[in-house]
Amino acid sequence: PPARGVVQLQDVEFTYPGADDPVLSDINLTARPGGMTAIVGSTGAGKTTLLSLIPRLFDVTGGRVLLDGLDIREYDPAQLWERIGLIPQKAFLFTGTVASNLRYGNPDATDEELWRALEIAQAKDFVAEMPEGLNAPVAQGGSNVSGGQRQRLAIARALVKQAPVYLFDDSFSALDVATDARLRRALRPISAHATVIVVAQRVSTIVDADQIIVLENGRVVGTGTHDELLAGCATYVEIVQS
Ligand code: DGT
Ligand code: MG
Repeated sequence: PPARGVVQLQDVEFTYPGADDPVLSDINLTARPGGMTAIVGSTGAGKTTLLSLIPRLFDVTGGRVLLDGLDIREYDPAQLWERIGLIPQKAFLFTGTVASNLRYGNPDATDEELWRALEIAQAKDFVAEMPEGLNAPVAQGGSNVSGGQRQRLAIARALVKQAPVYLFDDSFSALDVATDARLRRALRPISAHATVIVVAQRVSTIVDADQIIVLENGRVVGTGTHDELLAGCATYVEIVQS
């Protein structure tokens, strides 16, 4: 059957190797294609850790993670990775060119597909302005591009994969408000058919979400829409008012 992108966490617990206490406990959530799930919570709440369990950067120490109904440990790791576009909190670039960075994960992508991904990621203009365009060199670690540009190239790279699942770890808060808004608008056609999970800080990102998960000390303390959580989750109220 074709990949649809339904992500489920069932009674997930996670303890980092060598650590004494779990950083995530009793996590239950379902994220479906055609919808955006936002994960919010204060620093250290476990947001990045939660996302890292979905492509199996770490294995759960309790419970399970399912993709399209199948435990992710049943997938071939490369096959699982193919289905998940992860945009890490600290975007990284490989030494090479813009194009080689974008094709990482989908070597067969055409130039046209690269430009399309750059356009959605709000990175088309600055790449087009480089004399070498797609063949512009990327120095060690992307030191010749700004932090915001690096972030947008990392988003474009994930989009080139055309994955059924996208995980954005705090990808928008480093961008200025106007770019953030344009990017989220451009992403709408993608979230119309893919499963999108975003770790977010700005209220403007969160209010759009179909479902918001509030994490506190590694536990879910609220699930719902913005309005539902405003009415019923003290932690959420604190987060959006800070
Ligand atoms: P942020 O990005 O500052 O808003 O925080 P979160 O919500 O992304 O938190 P996260 O998942 O990075 O960290 C959750 C807890 O796990 C926190 O107490 C730090 C700890 N932790 C994170 N990464 C590691 C790791 O690689 N090893 C160990 N032992 N602990 C870690
Ligand atoms: Mg984090």
